[in-house]
Amino acid sequence: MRLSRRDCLNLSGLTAGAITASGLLAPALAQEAATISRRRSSDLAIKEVIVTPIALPDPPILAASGCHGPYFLRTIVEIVTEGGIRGIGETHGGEDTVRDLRRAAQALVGQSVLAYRRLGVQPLARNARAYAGIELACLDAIGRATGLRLCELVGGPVRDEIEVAAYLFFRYAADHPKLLADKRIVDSRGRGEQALDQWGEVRTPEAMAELAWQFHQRFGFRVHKLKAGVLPPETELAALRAISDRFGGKHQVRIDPNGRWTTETAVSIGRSLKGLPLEYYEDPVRGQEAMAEVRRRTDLAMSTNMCVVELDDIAPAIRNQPIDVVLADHHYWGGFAGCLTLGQMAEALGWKVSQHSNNHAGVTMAAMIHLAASVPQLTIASDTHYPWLVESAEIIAGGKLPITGGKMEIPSGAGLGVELDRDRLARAHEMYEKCGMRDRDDATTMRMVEPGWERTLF
Ligand code: GKR
Ligand code: MG
Repeated sequence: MRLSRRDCLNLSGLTAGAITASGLLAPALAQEAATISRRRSSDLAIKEVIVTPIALPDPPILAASGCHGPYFLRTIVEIVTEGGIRGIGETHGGEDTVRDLRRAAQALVGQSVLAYRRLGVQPLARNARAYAGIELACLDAIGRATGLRLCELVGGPVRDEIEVAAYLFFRYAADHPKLLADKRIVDSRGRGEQALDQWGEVRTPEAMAELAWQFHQRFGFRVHKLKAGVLPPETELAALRAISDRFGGKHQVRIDPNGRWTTETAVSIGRSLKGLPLEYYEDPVRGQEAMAEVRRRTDLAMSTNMCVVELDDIAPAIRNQPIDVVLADHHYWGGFAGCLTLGQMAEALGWKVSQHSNNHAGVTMAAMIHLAASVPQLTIASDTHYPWLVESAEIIAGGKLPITGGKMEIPSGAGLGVELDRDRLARAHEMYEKCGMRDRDDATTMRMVEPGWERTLF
């Protein structure tokens, strides 16, 4: 067994004097070093995988899918190694993901967290979201074992802080009486000061501009993304203008109707977007071909988290030319490894890279920061739902990670750099058990306020 001098010192704490002139260890010492090496790597073998589904309170924000329900679902994955290291991950909620993670758990026992790229076998191979939770927990464990931050493990950081965008949703007030009557609510939220948050109803351009201003005051955002596909497109256009005007046209804006517009609407609104400081036009229509047509006819920069979402979408995108910006998301692009690859492909294709977000808690927030700090091509502000997370619902110790001046710092600790708050995690799991929600269903919630609501196209 040939080991470098550094290996020998690292593995066994032996002095240089134990190495022979040829660079080989004396047989007894070599055996000891090998044993220690084996022990160290077996320390990183997976002993247990703990899967905890959670439900976190969600304010009634609106999108093309309807109105967010009283809770959003996430899944916390913990990997405990033979050496007692615990790595944590967070991924999407929902029955499929929880089932696939639990099915995979037993097969992962005995495998090394170092070999996380080998772990994407069935049932994780067919469920990228489940794999992402495992990969993240492995990376966190490796970070804790080595004392390195996650971004350092994957070759970064390429930047020391990351920029995030305001994610502006139309919404109902958190104490809307019809929504408070929802039988799935199992916490003590109520009217007025007992409401989940105090942002109130936002369903006009003026109210939206005010929300953007308040978010800017609190978090310092300089890029503002309007979630559209909710109100008539002309109203949403007016809202985007009002946001831009509120910042004197000096801040960049984005608009994302989640494919709820017809091609003609998207072209007509798109032409009216000229003159605004538009960073990009995100998924106004569904499908690469329709996106490509809007792009051709408006000459706007287009982005997506809907029509280019996996490797198989890349070849058709080269033919169709639907986008200029792709939104990375480690939950479905094949984890950190997949997003690093995506960054390189995007560069070759002349696309910029941003980062997509769904509702999430602080473990994912930390992951998104490490990702944005690791992908060289991810140069523009990341989306994040994080400001909508109710402060008291955060499951990481020490409360929410700060957003200051529209930026977030890389947590300084090993791995992800965040710890779970066990009491809060237990409470969030209890909410999951009690509320009965098992999948996202925004249409049902929307119909409580607007009976008969359908996701028709504008
Ligand atoms: O949370 O309602 C929402 C968003 O619309 C989310 O589901 C989208 O996936 O934020 C996402 C997007 O950029 O399309
Ligand atoms: Mg989007």
